[in-house]
Amino acid sequence: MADTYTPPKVWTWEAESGGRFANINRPIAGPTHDKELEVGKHPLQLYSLGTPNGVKVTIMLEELLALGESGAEYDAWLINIGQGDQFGSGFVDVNPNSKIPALMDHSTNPPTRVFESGAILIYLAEKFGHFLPESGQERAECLSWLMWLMGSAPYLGGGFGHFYAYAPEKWQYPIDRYAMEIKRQLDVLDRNLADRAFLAGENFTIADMATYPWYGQLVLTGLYESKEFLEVESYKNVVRWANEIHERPAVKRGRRVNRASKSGLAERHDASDFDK
Ligand SMILES: N[C@@H](CCC(=O)N[C@@H](CS)C(=O)NCC(=O)O)C(=O)O
Repeated sequence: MADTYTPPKVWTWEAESGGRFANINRPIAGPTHDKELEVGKHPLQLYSLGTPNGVKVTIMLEELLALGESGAEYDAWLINIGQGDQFGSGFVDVNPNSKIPALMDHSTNPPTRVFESGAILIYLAEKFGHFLPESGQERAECLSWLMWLMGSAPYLGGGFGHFYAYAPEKWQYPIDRYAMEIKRQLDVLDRNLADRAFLAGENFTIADMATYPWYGQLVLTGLYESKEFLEVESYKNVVRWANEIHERPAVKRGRRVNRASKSGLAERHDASDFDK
């Protein structure tokens, strides 16, 4: 295959390089502008967006509330990543990595910041004592699958999704590479779910909450319009697992938070917001 690009000795930033997220991608960290974050009435303040990474956390909070954990009441503020809200100074103070979701817990003094969706799930599971087994093999299994997701999903979004749906042109090499990897990952999940109800065993845990918005949505709705291309319906155990989670009332509520769509709630400040 002929080379179409020879890398220069030193890479330089060409802001016009194209692609769906060219306007927010940059090679430096830190804030671009001053902007304080709003703080609502509840101890837990979530700064997020209804993407798969954001939905992991709103599912967890709604599941905790469904169990009667009133301390899990939360304000969810919309961070519009397309407009660069993640680079505001207040948001960067909560997440120096400038990505949603980010959580502030004002029930501690001083308030506790938590970023990275996996860390937020563990923090909330430990704070309220649900959805993460306390010890032993079950805990190890849950954390193993949670970390599997945190390491695997970037291949789905940043790898496959980027080159199949968002890149300015279609190139066979990266699409082949990432399609193969995503099918392998789906097979990993399918084999694991062949003889257990949920990823870590017979109980619904934070490993499922983290994985469903990515691989569950992939098999149910075909993220990046790839349903046919990846033959996602052939992963029967994943489809069965995803359908079961999809129908949970708390999951349905969690999916609606921080979405500007008609059925969504751009912001969520109270359980009654869902009825409006
Ligand atoms: N590993 C991070 C990934 C978070 C992430 O990639 N968030 C995306 C939206 S789904 C984001 O905020 N992107 C904005 C940007 O990259 O500027 C996590 O799980 O929290």
